[in-house]
Amino acid sequence: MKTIAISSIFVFFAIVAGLVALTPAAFADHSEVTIVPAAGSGAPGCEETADGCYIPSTATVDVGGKVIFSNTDTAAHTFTAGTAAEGPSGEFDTSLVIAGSSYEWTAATVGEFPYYCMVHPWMEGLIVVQEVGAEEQDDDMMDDTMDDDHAGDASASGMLSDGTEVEIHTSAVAADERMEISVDFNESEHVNYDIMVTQNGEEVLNDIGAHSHDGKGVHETAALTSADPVDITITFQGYGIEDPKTGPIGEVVVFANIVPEFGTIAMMILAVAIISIVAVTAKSKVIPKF
Ligand SMILES: [Cu+2]
Repeated sequence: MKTIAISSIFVFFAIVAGLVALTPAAFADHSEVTIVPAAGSGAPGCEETADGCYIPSTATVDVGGKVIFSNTDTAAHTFTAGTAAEGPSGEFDTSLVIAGSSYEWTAATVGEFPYYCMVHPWMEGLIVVQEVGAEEQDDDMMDDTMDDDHAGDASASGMLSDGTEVEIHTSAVAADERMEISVDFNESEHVNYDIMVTQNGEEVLNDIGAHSHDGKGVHETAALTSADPVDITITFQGYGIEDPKTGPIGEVVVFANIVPEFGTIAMMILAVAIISIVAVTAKSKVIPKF
């Protein structure tokens, strides 16, 4: 059947593309980050720009690291944990920081912390607090000198049909340990996706409706019951903040058999092509009316 032949070719190329993309990347130090308001963000409009109202609009810092809110703008702003829609979450609040002043916050726990300006509610940003050295795993693999902290880290990448690379990094798979997974939709903004992780068929993480301003997200599983491999399924749910969202919505990237040994992923399967083609085929079937 023609559809099956086309699917096979697609899958073949998808796998080749995926394997080629398994190249290690270098990452920066995240012990300190400085966030500034965009110039003129006291008036609406910055939320429509690519940079956003806080720069960087998503800031990554190691746990124990320092976040410096530096008000380089001419208006007074707050950097308040929470969202304009739901109010303060209590994680941190600079209260009003006048022009030229700054405020420091030490990131004590791993997680994602949205924040906003209480005076100018269109201003929103995100702080991602990660495990120290969470992104240094690739360097270790290259040197082949895995220390205990990083032993078993894994990374792999796949691709959506629009060419967006989807990259994941994970901590080791170990009994009684939570596994941390960072997801990176390369050079993408406002990405919506679902992520599910299973171990021996049992669900250990199921985040529906994750949203990432800068295409990067961090997730943590429940404590694992064993060191058996896990499967990670990411379902792309579109780009954008408001509906309708764009992009190849519904595409699925499966990272199968994430194993603890050797710090790399042994096998990776991309289901993207199969799923999108099945969907198209089903839609184009026309049933004649009598
Ligand atoms: Cu403000």
